[in-house]
Formats: sequence, structure tokens, C-alpha cells
Amino acid sequence: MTSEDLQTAAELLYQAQRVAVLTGAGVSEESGIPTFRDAVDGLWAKYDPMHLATPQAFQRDPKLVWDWYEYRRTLMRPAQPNNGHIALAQIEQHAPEFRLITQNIDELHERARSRKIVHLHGKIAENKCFANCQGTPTLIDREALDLLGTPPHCPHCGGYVRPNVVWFGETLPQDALAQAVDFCQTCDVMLVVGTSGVVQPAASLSTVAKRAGAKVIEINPDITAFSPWADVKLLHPSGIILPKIVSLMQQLERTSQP
Ligand code: BJW
Repeated sequence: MTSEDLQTAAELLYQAQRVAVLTGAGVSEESGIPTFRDAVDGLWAKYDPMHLATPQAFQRDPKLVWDWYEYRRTLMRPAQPNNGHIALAQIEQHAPEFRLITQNIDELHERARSRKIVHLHGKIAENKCFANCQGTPTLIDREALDLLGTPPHCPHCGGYVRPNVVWFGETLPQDALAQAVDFCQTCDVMLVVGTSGVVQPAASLSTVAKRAGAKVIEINPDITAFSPWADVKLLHPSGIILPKIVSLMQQLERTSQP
């Protein structure tokens, strides 16, 4: 990355009318939450996703899957938004039209005061009926759970309760995906932060934006599946680079004042 790349990214974001941001696990890495595909610390380096993150896995061994998500909830509880989350909320303040499309389930964007958020893969803090017996999703308040059961039982139908996240082989929440696709089709700039770009359909959103004429900026310490599409590639952690972009945008703001 050159300082020219950083300046270009700041100018693109400063001038854009419609900014789309796609985030993945990397944006929360500096908050102490492990990513999925890091070769050493990634969740999938230690656990087999097919045994833990599919509806079939839950049907086979609901207690194992429930306990794994309870363990991850415990790990996530102390996590705080980092400088990258905070900078994204500041970029939202500047953009006339903005969507932060996230694959993350940790809700750290909300806690950093981002507002226009689209959740593609759900929220780990929420629970729902496995059968969605009262409509999709049938969310169940944590207080209403029969905590003696592991997993607890749905108060409506008696079936199992599960975390409100999207597992492999499940469709994404349709309204969220439709909103994300619509916005990516009409954005001027798309910022792709901390995602490997291997999980569909989220990964295709940057190609949707690119084909529609948007400039794509990628922030990631590694080369990813998105990299060939990126107009600007910033090979650094998001908690370091995003605040620098915000400072440059603030400088542009100051110099544009008469
Ligand atoms: C930093 C950093 C720092 C580190 N700063 N960066 C088309 C083709 C092929 C397959 C499919 C397809 N369509 C659908 C599929 C199947 C499947 C899929 O995509 N499989 C691929 C893996 C091959 N998709 C699905 O099943 C989806 N459903 C669907 O499409 O329904 C319709 C359908 C069904 C069946 C068949 C066909 C169609 C659902 C996907 C659900 C994903 N769920 C998970 C788990 C959520 C719950 C949980 O947490 O347990 O979501 S998997 C996991 O991956 C999680 C993430 O949201 C998702 C994406 O991962 P992410 O965020 O990119 O993390 P990493 O770890 O991969 O990358 C982190 C990055 O950060 C790295 O690049 C680092 O370098 C970087 N980084 N530190 C910035 N400080």
C-alpha cells in the first residue's frame, strides 16, 4: 500500500453519494474474536464446520451444537468495538446514502454506533425456534427459555431452540439479501473489509457492485478472492487503516470549506 492508495480511498469515499460496506470476521479480529479461516487461530482450523454449523449437525447432535454456540457467546461477551468499527460508523456519518452489509453475528457494529446495518448471517445473541413454528424467524426471548434443557425447548411448539445465525445450506434472510443486492447495484463505492470472500452469496456482492460501475476498495492484510476486483487494495488490518482513511476524509472536509 502506498500513501497514494490511502489518499485515493479517502477521496473515493469522500466524494461518493452511495457507499456500500461489506464486512467479515476480520473487522472483529482486533476485538479478540477469532476469524473462521485463519490457518492457526481460525475457528475452522480447530472445528469442522460440517459438524457444527449446518442444520444436519444440529439435528444429529443438538446439545453439541448448542454448547458450542454458548461457548462462543461466552468468548464474545467481553469483546468491545475496535477502531475499525468506530471508523466505519464515522464514514456512515459522512455518506449521503450508506449501507453496512455484515456477515458478522457479533453486533459490534451496532455497539460502535453504525446505524444502517444489514445482517446477512443473523445475530448470535438471538435465539429462534428450529422449526420457525410461528413464522420465519420465530425469535424466542432468552428469558423465556427453559434453561434446564440443553438446548432449551420452544415455548410454542416444544421443539428445539437454536441460535439465530445462518448455517451452511440455509438460505439467508431474504429481505436482508434483497436490500444488500439492491444497494450494491446502485452504489458508487464499495468498501470490502476483513472477509475472505469464499462464502456465497455474500461474496458475490462486490462483483454485483463492480459490474454496476462502482469502485471497489478492499481492506485486508491478505490477498483474497476479492483482490482481483479491487480498484484500491489496502493490505493492512482494518483497525489501523480505517481511522487513517477517516482522518484523510476530515482533511478533505477542512480544505473544501471556503
Ligand atoms: C483481517 C484482519 C484484520 C484478519 N483486519 N482483515 C455457490 C458456489 C459454491 C457454494 C455455494 C454457492 N452458493 C451457496 C453455496 C454454499 C455455501 C458456501 O458459500 N460455501 C462455500 C464455503 C463454498 N453457502 C451457503 O450455504 C449459504 N447459504 C446459501 O447460499 O443458501 C442458498 C443455497 C444453499 C445451498 C446450496 C446452494 C444455495 C449460507 C452461508 C452461511 C455461512 N455461515 C457462517 C457461520 C455463521 C454462524 C457462526 O458464526 O457460527 O458465516 S460460515 C462463516 O463464514 C460465517 C462468516 O460470516 C462466513 C464468512 O467468513 P468471513 O467473514 O469472510 O471470515 P474468514 O475467516 O473467512 O475471513 C476473515 C478475513 O479477515 C481473512 O481474509 C483475513 O485475512 C482477514 N483479516 N485479520 C482486516 N485485522
